[in-house]
Amino acid sequence: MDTPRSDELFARARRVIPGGVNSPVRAFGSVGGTPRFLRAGEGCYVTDVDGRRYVDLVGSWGPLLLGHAHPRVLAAIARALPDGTSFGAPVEAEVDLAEAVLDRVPATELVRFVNSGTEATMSAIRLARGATGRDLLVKFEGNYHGHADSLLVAAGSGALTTGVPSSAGVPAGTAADTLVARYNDPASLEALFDAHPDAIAAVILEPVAGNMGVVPPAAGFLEAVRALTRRHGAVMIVDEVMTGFRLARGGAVERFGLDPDLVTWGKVVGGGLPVGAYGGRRDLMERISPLGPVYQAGTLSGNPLAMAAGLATLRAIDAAGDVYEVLEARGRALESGLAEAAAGAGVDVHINRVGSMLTVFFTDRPVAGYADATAADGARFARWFHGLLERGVYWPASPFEAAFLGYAHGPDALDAVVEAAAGAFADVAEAG
Ligand code: HOZ
Repeated sequence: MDTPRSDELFARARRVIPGGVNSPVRAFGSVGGTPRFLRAGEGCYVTDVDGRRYVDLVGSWGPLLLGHAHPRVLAAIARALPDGTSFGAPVEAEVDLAEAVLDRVPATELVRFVNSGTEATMSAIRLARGATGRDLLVKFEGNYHGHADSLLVAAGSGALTTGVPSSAGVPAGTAADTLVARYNDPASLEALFDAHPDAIAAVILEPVAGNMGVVPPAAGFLEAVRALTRRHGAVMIVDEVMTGFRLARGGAVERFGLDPDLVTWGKVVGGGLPVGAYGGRRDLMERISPLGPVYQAGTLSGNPLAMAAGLATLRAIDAAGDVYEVLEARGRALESGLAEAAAGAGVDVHINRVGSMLTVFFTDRPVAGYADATAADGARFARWFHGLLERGVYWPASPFEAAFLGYAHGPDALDAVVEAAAGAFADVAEAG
């Protein structure tokens, strides 16, 4: 496919930006080819700089639950804009957004806004360590919580896609403080608690893994993590950067009836502008500066434009009234359409979906964890990805990411995706 303008921009970008991108998966490294430089988005469509239009299943990697350029979100930003872009002082919109978050997730009593999911998880972990006086952290293999040092151990997302799940540059001492358990395997977590009595500060997890591809929690897994953390006096941090306000009005906490100590958010809470947040039990959150000794700060935290976009998004979700039901129904339709298309082409896939998050694994086995996800066929995925792209579907450029449906994906767009997928599966079958 000819993409001269993207080719030209990518060549220029590589001269001035490492790998030509500001976040690794965007480089198309694991699928090959030139990343599309995008120029505009509207609803569920994006247009690249060569004028090609795609149905977008990336959705800015999750924030755009309502689709691109949603009128209410644009209007909220436009209303806030003439008053200035940043004050580094309290603004009304951050109080509004804090109230909106706590209203949706009553298990959390106080919330602090930061600028990204990475900041949120990093800060929550510091808080857990400060509150417990313990150093060790447990994460799950293939879960990704942003790029803070202590979290780039057996990580998913771009770290896994680029083949460096445990990053260079992380001090050995820091990595040694991060213990790794197996997702959906409570016994592996119990073994860590037994081996390190009274030393584990926190367990952080994705309630639905989305960064080794989508892997749903097995029955009883989340409850077991809660019981073990409680029994051993560790803080349970539910990382809802991907799932928050996406899997239900109150995110995975609501969908799975969780009772976490701390929750982290990003993506949807910022409505497409840079926002992260962490919140939780009052007694924990009151240890954050200026109330307590755990320090965390940020010049752009609570930024008025970002708060306006987040608030407009949450309010527009409520105003629509049926967002989560629609996402569930369309997610189910997409899943079955893709499964039929794969079967029609004789290609073995296993599709994991929770609500509006979905991954197609090129394998004949169920995918319940890291070993299953990494055993799937990456070359077949790459061929399928390019088959989709050529047919006008913009899918995440990695087998270890979730595709995101939004409220703007109507039946026509989904039919187009399934039709393109059928052609792309046929390409895969032909290549053998
Ligand atoms: N790590 C993000 C997805 N899990 C990708 C971020 C990006 O490339 O924008």
